[in-house]
Amino acid sequence: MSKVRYWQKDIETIGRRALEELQLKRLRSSFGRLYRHVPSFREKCRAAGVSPAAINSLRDIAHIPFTTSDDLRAGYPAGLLAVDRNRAIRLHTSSGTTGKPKAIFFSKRDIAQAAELVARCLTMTGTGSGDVLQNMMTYGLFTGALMMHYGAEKVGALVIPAGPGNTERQIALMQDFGTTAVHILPSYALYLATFMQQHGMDPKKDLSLKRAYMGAEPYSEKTRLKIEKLFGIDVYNCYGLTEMNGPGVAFECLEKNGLHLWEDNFIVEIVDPVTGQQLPEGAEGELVLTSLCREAMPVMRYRTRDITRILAGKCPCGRTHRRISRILGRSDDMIIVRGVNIFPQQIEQVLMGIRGVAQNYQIVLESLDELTIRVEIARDMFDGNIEHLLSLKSEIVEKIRSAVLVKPIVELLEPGTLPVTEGKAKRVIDKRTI
Ligand code: DLL
Repeated sequence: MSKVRYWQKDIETIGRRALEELQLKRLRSSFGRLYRHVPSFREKCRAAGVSPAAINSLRDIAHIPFTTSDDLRAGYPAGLLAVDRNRAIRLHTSSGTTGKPKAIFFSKRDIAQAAELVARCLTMTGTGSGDVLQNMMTYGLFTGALMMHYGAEKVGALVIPAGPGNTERQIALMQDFGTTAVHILPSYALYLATFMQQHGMDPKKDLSLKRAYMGAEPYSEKTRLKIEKLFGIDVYNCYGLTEMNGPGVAFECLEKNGLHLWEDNFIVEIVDPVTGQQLPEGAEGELVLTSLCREAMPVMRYRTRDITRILAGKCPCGRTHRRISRILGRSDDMIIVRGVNIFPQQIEQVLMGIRGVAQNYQIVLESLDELTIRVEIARDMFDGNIEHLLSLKSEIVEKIRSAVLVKPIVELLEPGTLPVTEGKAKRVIDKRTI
């Protein structure tokens, strides 16, 4: 029997033409509502010379002005609402790295729709009734935990709303209730494995886990493989952002080869991060998303800052929604050392593929021409033989140099030395003053 399961088969396998007709209808409706109800958006459109009457094909989306984080921040706390505030039943905020947060409102229908999308994602990867999903994301203003929670309940899984941290209790819950799936930050999954090993447990043998859903921060393919191996599970990449409902905007299927982006709910564009020009299909660039089903707060052409590309070809799973590659990094996370552009994830990809490297690392920038990498090393590398450490260190230096073209300074540390955060990991410590 085929392992492929659908939550909403008709929509998940919809033909391209029908999908595009649906997208156009929804685009016109969302754009029209936003134009009518949000004066600041209307003014921007007028300045750009575009009105709802000008949207006659999907290509016309290119005339609509972008929405940036700053636009959403400027609207705080009122939010760029396209409905009466009384229709909103939930508020989430997204803070990003600087300044004021963004207020994102959800109507009853928006919450239901977000749960539908997560239900699709979970069904696609085999989670349903009989599964126990331990949700280790933060419950609160962050969408990560709540939206996954609703979707997991919808497919009939038993949800444990554990939240993050308190690792001993997490393990006890997993063991007592036979947790089969976790929703977890990649950085926390790595820490969880370290913690178990340090306490004489084997993450592979001492849990009944089958799969993990990991997202909310960039991580490399090597990190996925490492976590899969440590726990003996399948790891599925989950992408989303508060402005577009939270988790479940794009998700990997059983093929684990790119993330299906739910195109009946979002229009996907890839643009040049500097010029904003649309790029041809397959080119790497900034992901721009337009919501098609959000009722309280539709968002047009949102500049996500996330770098990815659209993958070519059909997916063997039968879903027709196009796939994006894993997020390479954020355009604002890119670091420049000695004039070379580097995404932290390129360094992570190298580290996680080296035997002897443990689960945590940090990139420290002290000057414009120095790249320091502090990396935790597996306990068995500290075997009293200095030669082993020196050769590991030069392996790391060489492999990073060949991947990013800058020779790093590498510091080897014992496991558990580097700080672990409950939320998204802070991998880069930038001490430079300019
Ligand atoms: O992180 C929503 C989410 C929660 C997604 C749980 C997946 C799982 P925000 O806090 O608004 O929302 O942050 C959104 O996080 O623009 C990306 O930069 C990053 N991000 C999210 N998922 C991934 C992923 C949630 N799978 C921002 N890979 C996004 C890489 C990710 N980066």
